[in-house]
Amino acid sequence: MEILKRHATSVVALAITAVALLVGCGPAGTALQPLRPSSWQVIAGSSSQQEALQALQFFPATITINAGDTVTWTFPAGEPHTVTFLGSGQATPPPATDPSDADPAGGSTYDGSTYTSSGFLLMGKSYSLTFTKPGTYPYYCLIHMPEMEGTVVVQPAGYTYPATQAIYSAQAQAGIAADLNSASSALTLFPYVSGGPHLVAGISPGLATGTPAPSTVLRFLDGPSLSATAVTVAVGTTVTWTNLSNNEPHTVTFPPVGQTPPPTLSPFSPPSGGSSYDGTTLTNSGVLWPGASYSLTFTKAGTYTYYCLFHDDEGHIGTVNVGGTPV
Ligand SMILES: [Cu+2]
Repeated sequence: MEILKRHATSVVALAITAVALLVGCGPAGTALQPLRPSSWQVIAGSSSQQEALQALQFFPATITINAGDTVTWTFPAGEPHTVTFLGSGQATPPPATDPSDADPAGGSTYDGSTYTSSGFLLMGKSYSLTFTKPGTYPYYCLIHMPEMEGTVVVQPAGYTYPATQAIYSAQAQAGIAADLNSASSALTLFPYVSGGPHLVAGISPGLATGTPAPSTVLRFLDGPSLSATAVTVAVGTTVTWTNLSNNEPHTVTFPPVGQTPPPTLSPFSPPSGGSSYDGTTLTNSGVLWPGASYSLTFTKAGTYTYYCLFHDDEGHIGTVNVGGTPV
């Protein structure tokens, strides 16, 4: 009798468990998950070699979560990025040249209806959004689209997750390593004679043509090495820089000797200062978009430091030694 009672109890328990599973279930094939919201991590860009090498993707690019979950993006690089979701009916993000790209927009939740953006973030900052409504949401880095785009897939609450954070994190680390390695490999594409006077103002996989690569090199170089940032030329030499990246604008900007570029000088400033430089006058290429070149003739001996106005904070600074001993 006692055995029968115990058996009956366990049958009832089994039935209760089955009902609970059915109530919590979504479509066939999904299992009940705890309804506690989860937090997820995505890495927005990465860098190495004192910011010379930049990885320009979201790692991982696609993440699947459930309604109520929160995604936190971290921005480890010195190159700024945004995490930007469009509003309903908004076909395209604002262009990379829109000054409002720098500013945050929207709140701490996203349901697909309102334009929501982190603004420019870098150097270890983070940004979190809680997703309240199922859907498939593309998002963009306003500075680095189209190569830097991601997707958050939001399932209904309670669905089975297709991957764990550990799997996403492993994908992220592999993707970062691949991108930084491809940036380093781009150095071997340096197409000019080492030692000048034709330099690159930046270089990326694929050089200046084709689909924007997901990595880039932020250095002025006179050879296929990250240390080739100083060129030595004779007085009267014309030096030419070409932006051999397909994904970053740069400038070649010489302040007067002993000065740095004025903080108020926008990277988008038009060219100024003419076609020769003797160390006395601010001389600026203006924006060098992918494939663009700029030439400057050096009329006086000296050691001249110059800057990319977009990336000088990331060490995108070079030196022209005029009239010195070749190195
Ligand atoms: Cu630059």
